[in-house]
Amino acid sequence: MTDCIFCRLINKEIPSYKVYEDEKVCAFLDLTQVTKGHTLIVPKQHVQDIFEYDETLAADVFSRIPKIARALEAAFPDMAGLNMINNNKELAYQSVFHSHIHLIPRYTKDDDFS
Ligand code: DGP
Repeated sequence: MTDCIFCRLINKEIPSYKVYEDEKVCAFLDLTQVTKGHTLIVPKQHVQDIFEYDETLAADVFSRIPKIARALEAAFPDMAGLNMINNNKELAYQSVFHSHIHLIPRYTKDDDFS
């Protein structure tokens, strides 16, 4: 899908800070960085939201989460927790319509970005 920002990002047409990549899945830092290390996991296949997943795609995407979570923990030793958020459709606050899962590291002092 050429007009999808995340497809363009996956295809390296626009820059991103990639955290993880394999044949099915890509993970990169979110532009907004709710907290330090805020990462998005996306399927390379363009699907709008969770309602378009089949079981194989769900397994592909969700099975990568623990590995990426541990990589974040290793990169940010002060990380003390993690929120996983997945917004589906506009009413539920989805703003980019290429499915993605937010991994938001939590710190003892969440407003400390130093
Ligand atoms: P959501 O509201 O759940 O659809 O989250 C979309 C997220 O995508 C939002 O936190 C900001 C992020 N985002 C939007 N455009 C870009 C971009 O061009 N690059 C990166 N890295 N993140 C983006």
